[in-house]
Amino acid sequence: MTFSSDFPDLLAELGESEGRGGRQRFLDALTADIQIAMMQAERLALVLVDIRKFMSINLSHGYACGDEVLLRLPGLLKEVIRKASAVERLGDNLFGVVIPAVSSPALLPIAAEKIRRKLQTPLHVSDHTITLECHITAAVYPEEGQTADDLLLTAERMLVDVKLRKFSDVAIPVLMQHTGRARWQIERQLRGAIDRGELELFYQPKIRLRDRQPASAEALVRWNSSELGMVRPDEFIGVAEESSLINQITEWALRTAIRVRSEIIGRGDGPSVAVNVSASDIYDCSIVHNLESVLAIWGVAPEHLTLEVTESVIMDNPDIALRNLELLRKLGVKIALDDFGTGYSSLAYFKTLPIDELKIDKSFILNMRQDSDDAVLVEAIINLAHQFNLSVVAEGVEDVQTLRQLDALGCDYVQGYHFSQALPQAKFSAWLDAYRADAYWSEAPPPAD
Ligand code: G
Ligand code: G
Ligand code: MN
Repeated sequence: MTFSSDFPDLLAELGESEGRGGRQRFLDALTADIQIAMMQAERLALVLVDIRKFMSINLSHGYACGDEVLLRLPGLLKEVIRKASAVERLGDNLFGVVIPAVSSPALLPIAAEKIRRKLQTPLHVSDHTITLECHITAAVYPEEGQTADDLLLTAERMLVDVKLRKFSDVAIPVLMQHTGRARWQIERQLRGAIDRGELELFYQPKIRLRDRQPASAEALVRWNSSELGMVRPDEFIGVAEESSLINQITEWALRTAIRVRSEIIGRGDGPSVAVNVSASDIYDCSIVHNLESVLAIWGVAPEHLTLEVTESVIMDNPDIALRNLELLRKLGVKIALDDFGTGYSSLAYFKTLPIDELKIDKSFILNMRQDSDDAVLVEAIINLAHQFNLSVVAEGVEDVQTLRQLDALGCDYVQGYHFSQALPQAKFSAWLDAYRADAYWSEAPPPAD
């Protein structure tokens, strides 16, 4: 498969056999490395780097300059990917790199980004200064090809795909199915996502067991990116947390959730709303001042807002976290400790933590029906929390048996697919309107959403 016939002259000059020979050498090396990967039970990645707009280099700087760039490229690629076991020119302006022993395909977008940056750094060729743009794709053994030919075909097909779809300026849809998107790609797209209206809050009910009524709705962010499609929060929240983007997202989520609580979900005794906040939101106390006015604007009582924080938020920097959580609580806002049981779970802290609610992580709840150890742990956590006047939420309730078990253990609230997954605002309102407790307590399957 040929990707470009941009510069037939150059091909003739370098000798078409050179390109072919490179390709065969590359396939041979790849085959040998696949053998090794197979014996070591390791992954291996084939990375394709396609230089874009190469013709314009030839035209503006001369073919000699273009030739020189092509000759230097394998060396540049080896400098970036030191681990590479083979680097070859496969054709016109296409280069192949083999990376052996790839511990995690999640590292590939990072490698791709390094290549992209390297090629963007000005290259001095005779008196010319050249920067290169590229398309990069990759295929991983064994998931995406068992033989050298198959791997190359997969990566080449992705390249065609990339070129046709004209992903932004550089494209690294590297192995989206295994790795998620490249970090930089997410960050770049995320910057404008709020302004473009691409973020949306979904709502998942928390049911109060005392009266079996929906007591609250946890707001969970969803991102439908025009460039990347649906991106899950676990893919982009971490990226946002590493930049300052998380503060913008949280501020947006708080404003949106408070407005929705006021306008749609209910007033007075209607369900309250819960928003997840990250460490830097808590450390930066501007959230405290803003919250007070946003709540006032929408006429939402502070006790109808819960902020969900994880244990790491508190343990990483206890002094600041405790002080600011205390300030938030003075406002009247409720604080929930999320994912309890997965982090430090330092019980010694319990009595000093400024929290109102403890959410037992779903990993304990999902198995408690089959696993008596989990059931014992859940019971112990509930009892301990009650000793400290905390209410307990069990998340990940997927069936009526677990629901009954939790009820018997004195759990206060439940949340999970048994009641509903997180729903867009309109669907959530409809769900609330249609809610009948009985339906969820019988052995019959609950009504579909
Ligand atoms: O909704 P989901 O099912 O995929 O959520 C995955 C994780 O993302 C959860 O741990 C949740 O706490 C987190 N998350 C969802 N929405 C937000 C948000 O608005 N802000 C923060 N900081 N985390 C969120
Ligand atoms: O903020 P937190 O980490 O608690 O986020 C809740 C996460 O749990 C979201 O990713 C949500 O989609 C998921 N979730 C909610 N209910 C259930 C459930 O019943 N089962 C499972 N497996 N996941 C759930
Ligand atoms: Mn949560």
